[in-house]
Amino acid sequence: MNSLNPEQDALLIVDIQNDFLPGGSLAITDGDSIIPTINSYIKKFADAGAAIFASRDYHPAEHISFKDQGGPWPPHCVVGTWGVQFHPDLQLTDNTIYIEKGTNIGKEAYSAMDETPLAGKLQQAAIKRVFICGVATDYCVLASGKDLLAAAFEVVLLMDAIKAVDVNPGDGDRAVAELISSGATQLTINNL
Ligand code: VGL
Ligand code: ZN
Repeated sequence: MNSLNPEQDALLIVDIQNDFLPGGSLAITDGDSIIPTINSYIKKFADAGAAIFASRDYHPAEHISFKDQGGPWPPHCVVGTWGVQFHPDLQLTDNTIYIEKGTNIGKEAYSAMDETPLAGKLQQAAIKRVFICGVATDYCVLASGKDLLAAAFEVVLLMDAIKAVDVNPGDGDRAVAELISSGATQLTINNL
């Protein structure tokens, strides 16, 4: 059931950027520990000839989500900075399709589907099932998964390749539970 069908399966790698990982301004504890597993997923999808998408949080300076603008977060993933760049250990392949989100200075946007071309590109490629990994489980992974399910895509959560911010303890676990109850399924690398 979980064998890859390159005609209809895609990998979505969410926000593996310096600012969300140790050393960054909004670092997730041990966030970088999932990168080797993400690289294994990338290799499996690339070897199968399946599509690979990589989203990045891509904020203008003084974005509304930043504390100085009244938002909840320290400045992060500002265009043109080190923090917005993908982590150097992430082994993206040449045909990766990049999706930038959070580009609107006045609007918080956690979902990779929010004011981005992702849905259109998935439809164009006749993708039916999206396998999601990355950060943060309780923000962008959750919001993207919900939007994908709402748009009638199947969603597979790659449980060994996601990490939560956990501002409140348990946020990550609750996000996973919410996605599962909304119809997402779970998978780990040994089962693919
Ligand atoms: C995210 C916090 C702030 C995310 C983005 O991509 O999960 N989290 N901006
Ligand atoms: Zn952000």
